[in-house]
Formats: sequence, structure tokens, C-alpha cells
Amino acid sequence: MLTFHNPMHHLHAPVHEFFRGEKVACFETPARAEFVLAALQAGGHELREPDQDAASALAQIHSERYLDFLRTAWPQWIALDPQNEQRQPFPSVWPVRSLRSDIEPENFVARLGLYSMDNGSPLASGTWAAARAGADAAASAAHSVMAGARAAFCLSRPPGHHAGHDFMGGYCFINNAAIAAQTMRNLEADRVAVLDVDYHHGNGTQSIFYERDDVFFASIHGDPLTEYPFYLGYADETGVGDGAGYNLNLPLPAGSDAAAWFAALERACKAIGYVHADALVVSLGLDTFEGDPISQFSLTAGDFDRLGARLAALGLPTVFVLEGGYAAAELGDNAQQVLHGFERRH
Ligand code: OKP
Ligand code: ZN
Repeated sequence: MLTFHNPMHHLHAPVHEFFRGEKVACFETPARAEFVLAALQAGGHELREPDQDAASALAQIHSERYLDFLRTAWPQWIALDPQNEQRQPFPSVWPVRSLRSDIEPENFVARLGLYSMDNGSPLASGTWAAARAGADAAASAAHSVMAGARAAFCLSRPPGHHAGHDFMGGYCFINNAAIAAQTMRNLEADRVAVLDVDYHHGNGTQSIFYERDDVFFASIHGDPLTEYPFYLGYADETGVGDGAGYNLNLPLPAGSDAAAWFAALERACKAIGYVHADALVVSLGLDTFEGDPISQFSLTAGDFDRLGARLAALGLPTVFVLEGGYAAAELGDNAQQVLHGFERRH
């Protein structure tokens, strides 16, 4: 499959995150993308660097002040103290209910909290460069499909589906799937379906398109009552205003088996047919894998092949965007299974 890979991804390499009160090694590592790239190379897939600038879609998806913050965050962090070069910034305060989020404080950590949904999205010196090039990779994949390619894969990290209009979260900074969908809308597609199969609900993508009927969002994920991101992803979220009826959440209890997962996939695919989407973006998280260290579904390599084949049967121009998947050594094979299943079917 035609693959646009992010040549800057390795510049985003934070060292640690927090887990149960301890600093632990980051789960979302450069090695993830290297394993996928190596597998696709060995599998003979066509690999290209981004050839489109995502600037216009970026301005439609994210707020100007959030993008300004992301672009300048690292230099501002270093300006506080040169020793910060060796440290990672984490938010420690957030404007929750009753506090003001219209004001941008001058204090750096206060602004970091304003633009974060959690403390789980560590920033590094090259985060902006990596995330910005990832947006170009997503726009490039979308362009290639609108120009006639049957499908394309955006092989990038950091992931994107938790990032909202004006916030980062869950290892995500720029919402690559939203960039891809918006890019397709800006070209010929009248309605785009985004199907999020990552273990975690794509809260950012849902919220970005929640009031729109030109982008339908469907997601299969661990029940947010127990799984991240906890505060969105419930079945009663169906869209508002023009977007009423254009959002579908299919939460499944942690520990659900492949049969339950594919039953939900069938519902999502039927819904994509009902809304008459003319293009598809797949937020391809592979953390539904049985060996994933932070998730609790149990899909196998064979199940990923089956997923690819089912998506191909929708018959839509398709962009795959890599999201999560933390069993890094198996990530390349699992990604390739989806692409093979898709390409065998059409
Ligand atoms: C990102 B994606 C533990 C925090 C856990 C939440 C998981 C983010 C998953 N330190 N962070 O959807 O795969
Ligand atoms: Zn995930």
C-alpha cells in the first residue's frame, strides 16, 4: 500500500511519563514507527515522504493560539531555565469547571495545563517538528487517495486522536485523522467517515466534528467507565446540531473478545453505509492486540487481516492513519496484516 511516512518522527522522543505515581519509560516510542517502517519495507510497500503541506487543514482543525503554543513551547520552557534542556515539562494545574479558559496566563506551566487534558503527553525538544511533519504525512495520504489511489497509509507518530481543537492529551498533539478527513473535504469528498479502531476512544476527533454532518465519526473502544480517556466515548453521544446522528460510539467492556469486537465493527460498517460517506479515514490503533501492555482486548494478527478485508469491502477511498499500539516489536507485523487484508479484498 502507498505509505507516507513521517521522516521527523524520531525528533519526538520524550523519556518518561507517569504511571501509578511513578516515572516510567514512555510507551509511545520512536521504535514503534521504526518497526512498522521496517516491516513495510520488507513487505515491498511503496514508501514516500510527505509531499503536501497541511497548513490550511491545520488552521481549520486546531485553534491558532494552541498551534502558537505548541510551536513555541520548547523554547519557552528552556528560557525559564537552561537546565530545563534535560527536563520534561508536565502540567500540574488545569482550568476545570468554574475556572477560566478564555484567558491565556503568562506562566508557562499554567499555559501548558490550559492546552492539555492530562499529564500523559510529554513534550520534548522536537515535538513540534515531529507532529507538524505528521500532519503533512496525513494530508499527503489524503491527497493521494483523492487523486485516485485506492488507499494510502499515514505512518506517523506521535499519534493524534486524543488531540482536540485546542488541546493535547494521551500522547497526541495534532489530530492527524482530522487533518486527513478535512483535507478530503477540501478536495472532492462531500462526506467523510472516520472509523476509530484504537483501543482508546478518539475523544479529540469526536469533539472536533461533533457539530458537523460532513464528517461522520464512529469508534470501537474500551468502555470509558474504566478505560482512558474516561470523560468521553459513551454510547449516548450521538452528535449535536447539524451533527446530530453523525457520531457513533461502540464502547465494549475491557476484556471483550474478538467476537464482540467484530460484531461492533459490523455495526460501524453498516452505519458508514447508511450515512453515504464517499471517503474513509481509519484511525488505526493496534493496541487492541492481545499482547498490548496497556490495553485489554485480545485481537490477533489474523484478526487484523480480517479487519483490513472488512474495511476494503466498504469500497471507499481509504486513508489509514497510525494511532496507538504499544507492543512495539509486533506492531510492524500487525500493521502489515491490516494492509494485506485490505489489499487482498479489493
Ligand atoms: C493513546 B492512544 C499512563 C497514562 C496512560 C493514556 C493512554 C493513551 C493512549 N501513564 N495514558 O489512544 O493509544
Ligand atoms: Zn490507544
